[in-house]
Amino acid sequence: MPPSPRLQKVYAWLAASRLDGFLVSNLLNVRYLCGFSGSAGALLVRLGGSMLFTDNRYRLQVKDEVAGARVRIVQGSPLAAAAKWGAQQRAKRMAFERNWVTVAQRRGLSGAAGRQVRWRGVEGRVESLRACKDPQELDAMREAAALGSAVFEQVLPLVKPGVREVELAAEIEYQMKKGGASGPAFETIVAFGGRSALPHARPTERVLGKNELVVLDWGAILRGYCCDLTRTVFVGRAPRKIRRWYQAVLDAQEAAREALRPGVSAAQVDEAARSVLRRRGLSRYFLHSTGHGLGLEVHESPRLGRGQQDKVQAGNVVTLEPGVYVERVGGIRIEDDVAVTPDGVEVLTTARRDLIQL
Ligand SMILES: [Mn+2]
Repeated sequence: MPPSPRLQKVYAWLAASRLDGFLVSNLLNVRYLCGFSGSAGALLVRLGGSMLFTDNRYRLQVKDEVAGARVRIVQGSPLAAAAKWGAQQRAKRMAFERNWVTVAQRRGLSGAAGRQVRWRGVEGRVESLRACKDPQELDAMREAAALGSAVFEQVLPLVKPGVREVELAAEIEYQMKKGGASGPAFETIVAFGGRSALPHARPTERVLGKNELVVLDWGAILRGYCCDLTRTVFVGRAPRKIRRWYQAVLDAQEAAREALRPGVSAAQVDEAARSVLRRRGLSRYFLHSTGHGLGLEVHESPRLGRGQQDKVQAGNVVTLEPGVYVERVGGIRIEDDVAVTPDGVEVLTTARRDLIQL
């Protein structure tokens, strides 16, 4: 079985670190490395051959999905079974994902593998590989972004006085699923009027009135990959102040997009957006960072925020989502998904970005 390029990178790290194995327990990391999309399993990456441990429910599914690793069906904890098997293969030093293992599971590893194995906790090993998308992943993300963009057009006609936040959220999620999504990438945000000043508002039964801001933030998971979009519209004729703020947020997003390219720091991209809002006297209303990586998960590396010295790399897919949030008035956020190419960016989301006044 030829090892996949993704596993190949883990093997290189194991060899360089003189580790006998790496126990991967985060299920998205497992999926990324060997294709398995079930809800229970652990992957032991080992130079002599990797093994996925899962249970009987996935006996058939693994035949279709898993590549680059053999499979063992076990009863009880896949994690403990993997640790025990590692010890049987005479592993002496094994790594585990310390940010994805509970205290009880960590004890279970020692119990199952015995005293012969020394465990080393590591963090972000697979996540850092996931930050740079390969061509197949980019294809999936283009499709997810196209689906997310289409949903905006489908939902716009329903944005009118009398509709409730929960109703619009339900419609967005229905349209995403109808378009092929396995589900929403996160809890859909629909916020009217003053509630839109809450960046992470939960939809309520509040009814939309005239002359109000509407913030919609939604994302779909399609073939495992997420999109994440936000649009802000105004019901009625927007006052000058709102139009000015909207333009400032749009300009901030454009500045971030222009700054985004391989080699710049994540903080520089954030600062590009933030400085536009600062010049318009709005930076104190910008309550979060400019964006985040996107992929199998809705929040991944790199994080485009203040103080983030990580360098942007070709293959990163990030959101650009500046916003302003003013208590009692409302919020404006515009969010698009952008892939970093060797010489710039490819904008994946296509929903219209101008201020829509309904
Ligand atoms: Mn986002």
